[in-house]
Amino acid sequence: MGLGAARYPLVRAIGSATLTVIPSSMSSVRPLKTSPNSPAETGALRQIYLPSEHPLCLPEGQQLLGIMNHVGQGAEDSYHEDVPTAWLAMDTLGDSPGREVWSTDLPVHYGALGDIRYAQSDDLLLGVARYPADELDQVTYRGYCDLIRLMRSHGNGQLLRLWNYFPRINESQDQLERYRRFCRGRHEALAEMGYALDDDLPAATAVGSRVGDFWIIFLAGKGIRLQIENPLQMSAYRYPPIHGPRSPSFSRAVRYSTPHGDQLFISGTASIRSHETVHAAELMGQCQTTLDNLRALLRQVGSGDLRQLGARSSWKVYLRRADDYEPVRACLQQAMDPESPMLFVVGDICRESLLLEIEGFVNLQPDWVKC
Ligand code: 3EB
Repeated sequence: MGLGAARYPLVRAIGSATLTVIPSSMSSVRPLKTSPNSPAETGALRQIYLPSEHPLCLPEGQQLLGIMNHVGQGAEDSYHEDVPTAWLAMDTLGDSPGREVWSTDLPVHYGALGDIRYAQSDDLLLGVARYPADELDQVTYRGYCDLIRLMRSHGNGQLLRLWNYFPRINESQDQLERYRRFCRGRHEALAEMGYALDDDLPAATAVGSRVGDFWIIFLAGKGIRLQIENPLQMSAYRYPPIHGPRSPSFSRAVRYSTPHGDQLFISGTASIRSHETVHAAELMGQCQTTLDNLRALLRQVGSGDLRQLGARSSWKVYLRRADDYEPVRACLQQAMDPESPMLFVVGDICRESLLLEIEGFVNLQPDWVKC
């Protein structure tokens, strides 16, 4: 798949077709301030969906923070060794891009601690953690404790956005669904680390991959964090116990403001009203309800409607069944701006009755391109 110039006006190729690693000398040109008390220099945070083929193309002046590769049947490679990278066994659909890339325009330093690889600028921290996906509650507990400790020891502010991917999400293990085990581990880790589990939760996604490890990708930052909930949905952290012994610890969206941007991380959003699935197993009803949920969320921040956001918004769509791609694409095409980048992948949604889930990232300032 080619890179449309209209779609990615700032893209240039870095390196060649055999690109291996962006030299770290390019990426860390001066020491970083890591003391929690030193004032952070803030940079612009950018996200872009790119085709899976190499070379990796980035907007000019951008330093890589992390990569999520949706590789389907493909193998992991060793490109960009230093860069936190997730290899997710999730098939892309149609001619969808297969990789999500986060970057910033300040120098980035790369490191690893335990099972976590991270990239850090003065104000941002992106980490990718990888664990065996069997004992989900224990592994989730450990992962979340580790990543919060890493964030705190690096003085990198607050959790903004979490992605969680693991196989067999709807399968039961000792009579408890693996998604619910994950929720329990996450809840207990956050409680242990002093979270109120209320207005201090990151935006999140938790979706099932086909096979492989448990991947946690997290983004933290020192800017101003504002939690947004959806008036059409019960806050997930208040869900009643019929959905599992511990409620899901995430917010519907997080607004993140720095001198360089005002951005909205939208959590995985599905066909849920209050706390209940609506249009169970009915694709078009779920698609419309999900869109209405997204519109209600956008109204909370006073941004334009879905259709007016253009390239300032991007959307990642998870479908339980590959065969639903065409009708869902057609439905979203009606509702969204054709300029908004979209990434479609096959993934199991965390309730068996749900067929799709949509997450987003929105630049709320019209003049966001400031490279
Ligand atoms: C929902 O609204 C749908 O457990 O982190 C969406 C996004 C969902 C994130 C999570 C779950 C999560 O409850 C499921």
